[in-house]
Amino acid sequence: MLAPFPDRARINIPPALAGELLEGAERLPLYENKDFYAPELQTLVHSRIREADPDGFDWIVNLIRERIAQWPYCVLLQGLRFDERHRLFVALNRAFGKLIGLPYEEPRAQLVHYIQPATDIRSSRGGLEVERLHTDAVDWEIPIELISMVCVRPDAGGGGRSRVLDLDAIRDEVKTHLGTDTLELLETEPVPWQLHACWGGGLKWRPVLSESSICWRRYTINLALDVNGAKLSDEMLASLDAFEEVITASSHIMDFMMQEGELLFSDNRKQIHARTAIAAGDASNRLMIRSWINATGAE
Ligand SMILES: O=C(O)CCC(=O)C(=O)O
Ligand SMILES: [Fe+2]
Repeated sequence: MLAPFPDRARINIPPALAGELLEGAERLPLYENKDFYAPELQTLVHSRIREADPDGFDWIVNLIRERIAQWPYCVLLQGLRFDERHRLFVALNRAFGKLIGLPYEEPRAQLVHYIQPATDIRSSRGGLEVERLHTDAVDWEIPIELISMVCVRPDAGGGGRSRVLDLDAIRDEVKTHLGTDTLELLETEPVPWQLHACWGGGLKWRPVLSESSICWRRYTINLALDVNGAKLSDEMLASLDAFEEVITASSHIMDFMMQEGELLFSDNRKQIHARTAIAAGDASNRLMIRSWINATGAE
């Protein structure tokens, strides 16, 4: 059993405002995706598009801020109209901090990330890693705070539905099914995370849970164990297995289909997410664009 995406976490953008913001975006030059690595360009695009309707722009930003601070720590915006060259997407995201990405490597790694089935990582445990609930960028030295994702094209076969599980539900599931000792273990015993090559490829140790955050991607812990030779106690390994089983079976997982033009904004420390399988596999032309935003040290 799954849960619907809650109405309180949906925002409908009035068509007039969506039109003004699109016009504001289209008045700007056609930048390359690569150009957006420069925070100064992000700032410029943000201030120029905001000028198209400062009150409307701030209204959207404040609503997003307000909603992601509360359960379910994500918000779905409907009715925005995005330009093909991502200027409006960058402008909205820049209101929350700096947009960051992996070093440029087409097609996926760009400042505005391109998420397509063909570049999703296959799982040694079957299926694709993206089909398992996870935190983004756990292989980064600096944890990513916010995720912003727009559906450019949904999968024609109805696959690739979005799944989200929030921190409150995760903590409840652990308490109920695994008990307070396991909850404490997950909060106190650090586990190893294999860092991305661009961060030196070493290990970073941090716990899975805290009162206010979740960090989960078994794939990256397994890389640290299997490839980097990190060690965990049998008790901890069993707890990680049990944890994964409990979250995967949770009836609190929200399940929804993102439609063209919809924007999902999430707190990467307070929810985990996944997408469902896509029957056409790599042949699907589903396209999502995403950015990672760090609020700290934004200016
Ligand atoms: O494709 C999606 O809907 C989600 C993608 C995702 O979670 C990821 O690539 O980290
Ligand atoms: Fe993700």
